[in-house]
Amino acid sequence: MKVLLLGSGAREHALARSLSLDPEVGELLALPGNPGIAEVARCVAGDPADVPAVVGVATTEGVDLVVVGPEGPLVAGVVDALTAAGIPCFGPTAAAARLEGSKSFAKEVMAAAGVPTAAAHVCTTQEQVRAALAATGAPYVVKEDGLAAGKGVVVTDDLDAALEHAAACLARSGGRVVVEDFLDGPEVSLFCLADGATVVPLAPAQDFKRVGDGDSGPNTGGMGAYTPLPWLDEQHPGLVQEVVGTVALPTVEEMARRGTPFTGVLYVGLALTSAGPRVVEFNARFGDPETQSVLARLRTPLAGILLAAAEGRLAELPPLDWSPESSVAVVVAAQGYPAAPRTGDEITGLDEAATVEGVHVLHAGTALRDGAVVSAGGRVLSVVSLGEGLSQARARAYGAVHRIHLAGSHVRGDIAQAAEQGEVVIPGPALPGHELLYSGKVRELYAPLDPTTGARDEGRLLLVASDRVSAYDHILSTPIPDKGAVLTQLSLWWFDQLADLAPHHVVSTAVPPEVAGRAVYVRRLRMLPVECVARAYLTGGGLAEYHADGTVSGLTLPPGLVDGSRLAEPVFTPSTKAPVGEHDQPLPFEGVVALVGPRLADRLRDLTVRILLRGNAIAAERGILIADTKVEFGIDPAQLGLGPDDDIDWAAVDPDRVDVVLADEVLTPDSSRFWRADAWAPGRPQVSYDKQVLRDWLTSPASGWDRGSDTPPPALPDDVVALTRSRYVEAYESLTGQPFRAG
Ligand code: Q0Z
Repeated sequence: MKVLLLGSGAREHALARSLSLDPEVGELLALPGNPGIAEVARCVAGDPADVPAVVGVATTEGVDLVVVGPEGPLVAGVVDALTAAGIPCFGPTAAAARLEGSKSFAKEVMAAAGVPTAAAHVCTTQEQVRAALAATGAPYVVKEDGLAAGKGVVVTDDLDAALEHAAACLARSGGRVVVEDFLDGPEVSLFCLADGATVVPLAPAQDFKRVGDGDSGPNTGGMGAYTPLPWLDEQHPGLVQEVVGTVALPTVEEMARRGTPFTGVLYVGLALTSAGPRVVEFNARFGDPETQSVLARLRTPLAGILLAAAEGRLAELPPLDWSPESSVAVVVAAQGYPAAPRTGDEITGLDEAATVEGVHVLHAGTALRDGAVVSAGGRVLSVVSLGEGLSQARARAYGAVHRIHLAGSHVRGDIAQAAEQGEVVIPGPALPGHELLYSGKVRELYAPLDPTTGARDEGRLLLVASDRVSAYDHILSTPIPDKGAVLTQLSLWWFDQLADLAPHHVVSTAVPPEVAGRAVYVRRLRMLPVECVARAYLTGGGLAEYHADGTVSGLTLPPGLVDGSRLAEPVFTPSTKAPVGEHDQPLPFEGVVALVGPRLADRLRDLTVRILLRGNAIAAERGILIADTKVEFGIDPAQLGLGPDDDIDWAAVDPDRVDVVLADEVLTPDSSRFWRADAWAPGRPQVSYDKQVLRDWLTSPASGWDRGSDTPPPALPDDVVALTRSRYVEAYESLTGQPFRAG
């Protein structure tokens, strides 16, 4: 097979690389290509959007397939002309490419096909823009209605900035802007191959559009990407099939119905919102840089797939073969990119970078000058890795990046970092009358809204416990029924038992029916910046510290203690509050003093130890030992005469005059270790009431899961779910002496 590839970026270099590795491809041409592509293809000079020129090359060369990379040639009608000339072509016609070229057309097709997307208002005047912005409210999303390569979008809380961007868009030729609802939640790119009727999805990926770490700075053409998405497999394993069924196929069918069948890549940009997946945008081509990491994992020869799409034979294709490895693509950008990239600088270290295992380097904006590779664009290179799990893939990609030298160049250092650390969370379902403030791994925090004004209640929070469970830093795809209700009601019961020791934060259990039994309204406190841990028995992280140097949180313990040893009296072993996804670090008592002052530090130690003593006094009568526990405290800023956002000088707080309020969950199997008193024996792991059942199954050969790998844990079998649920319920019923009632 003889293949002609149009385009010259790193995406095209990735396509060229994969096409050249296809044994069916005898000859590969690229128009115009780049110095990297020239290593695997014969480059032909020319403009890929020059329709007669492209048809001329394809005809005289007698190619069997043309693959179109960028959007320019699509809009120019290259596919239409090649098809008319009888040359199979992978890419949509100009009419079908309008799905990318016109945001309003895409919205119209989505509406006709019933595809879930953000509500949108197409505006042609500034008055319409004003009305639309008033309707959606902040944050405002204003998109230019045309080809803007992802750069024509402004998302802001500032009404004036939104109006200004809209005015600028309207002033340009054919000025139309689209005002959309803001979509919360992580974004996913899903490339769907289409042949006019059939859809074959590729592996989902995530890209990074902002120039700086932590999504700071201006939008770019894309600074990096990775695949697969472990958080997606854990939190929404059926997403790809769902998107094919509810987005890609209905769109392809709608396009066929309109007489403009879609062939090529339907790039579906999605936001995974609390209300479900929503389309953010369609593109009519492979995305850059996601393509670089997606193709790195594709083992099925590429030319055969693209030819099948071009010839309407996708339905005959066997399932695609994917590497189980992870791939990370890091873009090396020129100094000044994206505002004013500097070009013409020499690039060295490319060969050294390519020697890093699993890495290949793709050219984007490069040129040859006197035999040297020099920068010739804003995005200069894509460094692409394969590795076992995201951590190895990241290490390899960045290891290679650091061998490359280009004066003034910059990369994002956090490509796939949040995913590697398990920090990407799909928000939970929205709750009417509430605004989601924070979605944790297993819980959500909402602010109640005033029913008439819609204003946030700054004094209260709704704390909702879900049935999700986490184990070994993964959120499991299988929920444990009633777990949220057990933990919520157990905390409520403990608050009563501990009322003489400390006030608690709960103000009401009259919660919305959607979260009945597993949510409480609480006073909105300022939380003290310390994880308050007390240990009555030695195990887990405390035991590890003790083994290392005989101390726990800086306290020296007697020698000879073993796993499960009972301590003479409970010790206070606080730790730092790490950001989500990172692990808490042990904090010596002096560290607590440094954070909150001596008076609060003493009070936290005193309260935490007394709570564990009281807990054990009560639990002992019910056959349970509480080995250790973690509690959290807060202070009501109103008691200090402060507003909700004022800074607090903790050291100035007098705990004899201000309530130190017990917050969050207390003495639950998720915040404590509950052991069976009758089975307790030091020197070995103890029999516990928590999710040990589930952990045991995950680490047993039966699960087939390798804890060390980066793959998400498998779904739990029914018996493991039932047994874990009954352990939670049993803990509740044994402790409280009351039957558990859900909701
Ligand atoms: C609790 C948490 C969640 C992740 C903040 N009464 C309070 N006042 C102010 N803040 C909190 C409380 Cl309980 C508070 N968390 C823990 C909850 C998801 C983490 F839903 N964070």
